[in-house]
Amino acid sequence: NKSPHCHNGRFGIVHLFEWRWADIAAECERWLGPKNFCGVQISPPNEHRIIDSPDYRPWYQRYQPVSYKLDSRSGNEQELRDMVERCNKAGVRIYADLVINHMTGGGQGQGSSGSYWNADSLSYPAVPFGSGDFNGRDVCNTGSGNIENYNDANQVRNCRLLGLRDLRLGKDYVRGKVADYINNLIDMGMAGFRVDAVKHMWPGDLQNIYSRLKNLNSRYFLSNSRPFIFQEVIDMGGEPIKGTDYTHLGQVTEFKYGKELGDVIRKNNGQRLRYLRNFGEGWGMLRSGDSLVFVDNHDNQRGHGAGGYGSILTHADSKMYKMANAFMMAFPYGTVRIMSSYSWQRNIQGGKDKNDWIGPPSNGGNTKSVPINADNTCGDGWVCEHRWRQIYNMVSFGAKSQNEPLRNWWDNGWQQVAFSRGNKAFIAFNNEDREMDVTLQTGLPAGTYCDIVSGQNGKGNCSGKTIYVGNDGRARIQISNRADDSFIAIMV
Ligand code: ARE
Ligand code: CA
Repeated sequence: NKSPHCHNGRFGIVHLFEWRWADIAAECERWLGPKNFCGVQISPPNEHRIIDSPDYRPWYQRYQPVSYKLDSRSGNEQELRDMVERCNKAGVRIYADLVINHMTGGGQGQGSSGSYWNADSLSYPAVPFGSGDFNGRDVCNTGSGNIENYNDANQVRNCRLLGLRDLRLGKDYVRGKVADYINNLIDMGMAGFRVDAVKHMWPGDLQNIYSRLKNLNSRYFLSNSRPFIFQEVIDMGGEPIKGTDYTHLGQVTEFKYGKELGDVIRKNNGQRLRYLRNFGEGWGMLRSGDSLVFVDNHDNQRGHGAGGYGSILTHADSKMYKMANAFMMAFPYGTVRIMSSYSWQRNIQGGKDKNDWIGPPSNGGNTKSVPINADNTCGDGWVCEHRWRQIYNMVSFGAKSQNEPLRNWWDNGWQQVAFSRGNKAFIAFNNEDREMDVTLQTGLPAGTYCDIVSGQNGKGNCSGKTIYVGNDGRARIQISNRADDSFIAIMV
């Protein structure tokens, strides 16, 4: 349950946040497969609340389940099944986002599949869940019924997160319904799951639910394969609930990673690139094999979750963002996730983005499909970071070097670093406010290499910088601080 089940030579999970299933299927075939991506994290596939006010069709409505019918803003069950099959055929794995801690917040209405729900009477007939299936006063003792204090592990697990109706996961019936939902996704060929709000569920309840899960579908996976599980726990330190409370069950999101890496690349608090030499475990993060890492996610890119605007890098800070992603994919730590976003107009007032709720590009609430431009970028407000050359070429770098050790670390003491992965790949960064011009040991066989950051290595012609590695493995590395990208990467 800690293996993402990547095909050989594949690397990295891309979160296609809020994409339609039909677009993901096409993207697996035309892009993710050919570019060596391992898999895709998809938005929650189940029926969710539809919110029209005060926010119109916000992205966060999908974190309010109404039932486990497979009918959502991204498409219906037929489209979901078709996507999973086509992606598997393209060698690309699918991981669904599971919202199983809770159902909706207050109110009532009809969900994305037309099912009625009523949070006041705790009635979700399309599952069905009723009042006995939720945590109540017997287990949650806060005045509001909501989580009021993260220093009290009991209320974090048994009270309502943000007012969301909290499922009684200690109950056999509830566990069974949740497991049936997940098994339905396993049967259709999914490879694993991101589990939402894991801090708010007891490890024992999750262990019970996971133990009910089937092996992965033998049509696409080796027999006896277990689902890959990565669990969302925000642990920045200072709370009684730790990420390590869940690492025996699967991987855990390492939120320190993106915050610290953002601080280093922004040079906050005297941080230096050279300090990254032992990034990861050496910085007090989870064990590498337990850790799911990312530069930003769908929450902290808009000020939700944890990290903070002064630290987290997003597509809006493109030059630093590409550097951070490149470091993440080149450096041997954790399972890598790449964010793929849509754009929205930021409007920060008093430290909060007034537009943090804005949903994906849509026509009257119906999510638009993703048009692809002639230069391989996306249109209609889809940012598609995973189609930026500097990012997708680093996926190939990661794929080629993932089993190679870190070697030939070099730094200038400050904001210039370089290292190789065995004798397969080499990368150098210049985050100084001046030129870099040094001759370094690359670890690579002698030859003429094409920088995959500044250009493309086509058949016999290189549109990027050319780098010459001598018989002694050394090469002259020149990186301008004013170039579009202040790093170079080469591989055999
Ligand atoms: C929305 C409204 C709320 C309203 C609620 C119910 O914004 O005002 O009360 O609906 O009607 C997302 C959004 C929420 C949204 C929710 C449901 O971010 O704004 O609420 O969907 O639609 C904690 C959790 C962590 C969680 C973050 C956001 O521990 O699990 O909060 N992250 C996941 C997802 C989110 C999602 C949910 C959970 C809910 O990734 O996208 O919420 O399914 C410290 C603590 C952290 C804490 C953090 C923020 O750092 O250590 O544990 O994270 O503060 O409070
Ligand atoms: Ca709970």
